[in-house]
Amino acid sequence: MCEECRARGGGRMECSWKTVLLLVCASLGVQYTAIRTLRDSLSGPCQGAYRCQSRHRGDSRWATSCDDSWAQTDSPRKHILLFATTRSGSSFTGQILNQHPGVFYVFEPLYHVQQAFTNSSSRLRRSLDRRALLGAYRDLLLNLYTCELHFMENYIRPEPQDHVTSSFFRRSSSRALCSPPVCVETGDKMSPDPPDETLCAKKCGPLNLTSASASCLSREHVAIKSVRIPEVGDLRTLTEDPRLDLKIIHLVRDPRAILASRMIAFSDQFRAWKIWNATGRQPRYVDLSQITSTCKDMAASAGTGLQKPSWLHRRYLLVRYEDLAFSPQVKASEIYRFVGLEMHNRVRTWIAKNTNSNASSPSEWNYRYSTTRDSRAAAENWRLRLGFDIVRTVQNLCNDTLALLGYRLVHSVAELRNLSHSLVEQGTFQSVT
Ligand SMILES: *[C@@H]1O[C@H](CO)[C@@H](O)[C@H](O)[C@H]1NC(C)=O
Ligand SMILES: *[C@@H]1O[C@H](CO)[C@@H](O)[C@H](O)[C@H]1NC(C)=O
Ligand SMILES: *[C@@H]1O[C@H](CO)[C@@H](O)[C@H](O)[C@H]1NC(C)=O
Ligand SMILES: *[C@@H]1O[C@H](CO)[C@@H](O)[C@H](O)[C@H]1NC(C)=O
Ligand SMILES: *[C@@H]1O[C@H](CO)[C@@H](O)[C@H](O)[C@H]1NC(C)=O
Ligand SMILES: CC(=O)N[C@H]1CO[C@H](CO)[C@@H](O)[C@@H]1O
Repeated sequence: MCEECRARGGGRMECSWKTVLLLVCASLGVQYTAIRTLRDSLSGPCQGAYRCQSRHRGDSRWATSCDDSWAQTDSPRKHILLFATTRSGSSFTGQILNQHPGVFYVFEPLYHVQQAFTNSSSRLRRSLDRRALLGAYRDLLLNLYTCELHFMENYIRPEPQDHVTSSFFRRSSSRALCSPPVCVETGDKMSPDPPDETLCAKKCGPLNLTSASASCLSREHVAIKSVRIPEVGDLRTLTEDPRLDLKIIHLVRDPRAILASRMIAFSDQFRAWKIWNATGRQPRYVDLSQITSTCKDMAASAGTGLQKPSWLHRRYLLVRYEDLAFSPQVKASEIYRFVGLEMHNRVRTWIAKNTNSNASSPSEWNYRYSTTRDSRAAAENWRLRLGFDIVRTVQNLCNDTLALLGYRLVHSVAELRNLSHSLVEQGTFQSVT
């Protein structure tokens, strides 16, 4: 029975068919929820077919379509959002999703929205405009989750011609966008690892958004990484959208580590901080507001998530980057369990290759965005690099966030530099809602 069920589900639905189905599902919201609840409460391998037959036997036409849809919802379409902040380990974490062959992964599409808004007008900094920007972010996410990649054309500059663009941000971070059918020149196996920005563009030529949309539809799931949404509350309408089954992976990291990483990645912006780090004396013009708001947003989102509001039920997972870096396989399987997907072997292999090896020389890597070979050392490296005075300042600015997320304060340089002394609390940290 199960084989038959899979075989039937194997064929792809037509696009229009799917749309009809979505509308029907939306209008049957209550039933839909009931069905989902039922599915969740059972664990047999082939409930999909059973459920369809038993629920919709009456109307044979509907039953047929339902059979197909539910066979497919044996692995229903997931809409995964890796919700993070800059330099919190999101490139690495994103790769763990990107490696799954059934996942269509997009690395920070909201970049284009922000660029378009930032350039269009200076008055966009006001709060009304912040709402507009967040609305545009959500619109784009919704369109991408439904594989309408053409929607990106509203924001990509220069404007794509004939649905083709050379300016798709960080295209190379996505396997799907650098392999057939989107890229005809190179096989999936040839995808370099870590992704090579120039190689993908060179081999594949400009990106055809029509064929990218087709590739998206042909994969079972969509995962998007973003560092541009301030708070999880800004995503509420998407979690409630009946067209989506949104799964939010909230990635957090020790703000002291985030700051140290930003100082290196964005050294122009952080010149004053670097002077402070080098001299041990705080320059008058250091901008403390960015790290402060990073901490506030992180704590606000985690606070919301841990309160388990009903709109986040089964949709929110809090992940500390440190936990992932210290036990990548264990934590990655937790992430996969949460999103409801099998952890494919390719994911396991990728993690093994990218977290333990000593082989590669750092010069091969695009440091700013590359993932890392020795994830544990990388996650703790800030403790050897950041001046104690700065650490103390961040601890004062972010004390509530550090306490909430289970990061210990240090009270001396010796404590800071002693890596045998862990700053990451174990056990007490409640991570799943
Ligand atoms: C925004 O403006 C800057 C400076 O004028 C320019 O370099 C950049 O390409 C523009 N970005 C977009 C997306 O239009
Ligand atoms: C983009 O891809 C679509 C579908 O594969 C194709 O029909 C179209 O001709 C392509 N556009 C260009 C400009 O190559
Ligand atoms: C801070 O200064 C130390 C030397 O005192 C240096 O090794 C380290 O790289 C600096 N850290 C950053 C983030 O610039
Ligand atoms: C953080 O610092 C503020 C102000 O100094 C203090 O009121 C608050 O209790 C501290 N929070 C924690 C968790 O220590
Ligand atoms: C480093 O920390 C460990 C664990 O807390 C402690 O046992 C050890 O004495 C510390 N080493 C130094 C040099 O302080
Ligand atoms: C643990 C590990 O991967 N060790 C490797 C480190 O690099 C040398 C030289 O490339 C290899 O011989 C080791 O096996």
